[in-house]
Amino acid sequence: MENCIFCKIIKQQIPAKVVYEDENMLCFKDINPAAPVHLLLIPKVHFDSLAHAQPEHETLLGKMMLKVPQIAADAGLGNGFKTQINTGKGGGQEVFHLHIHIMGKTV
Ligand code: DGP
Repeated sequence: MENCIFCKIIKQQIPAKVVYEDENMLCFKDINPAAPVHLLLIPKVHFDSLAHAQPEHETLLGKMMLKVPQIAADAGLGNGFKTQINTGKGGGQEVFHLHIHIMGKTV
């Protein structure tokens, strides 16, 4: 998507502090952290939100969810973490490219 800030991060058109990447997803530090560790995990394919997910995204979403604990542990959150997916304006979503917030503090 041309004007999507997260698509620009995927294309390395704007910088981000990337902590994990594979062929399906990218994880980077939130620019405005709400916790000592605050990461955003995004799919490389663009869709606006969880409410826009299609049946073809089922495997991708499963892979992302299964990757979260590994990314969290690698970030020092092995003791536990919070995940959050804001969906739609009413759900507090500001960037309309699906993302999973991963938040916590290291012990
Ligand atoms: P949400 O409200 O769920 O749409 O959260 C969007 C998050 O994205 C918010 O916590 C701040 C973060 N964010 C917005 N723009 C950028 C950016 O350019 N770089 C990074 N790393 N994070 C961003």
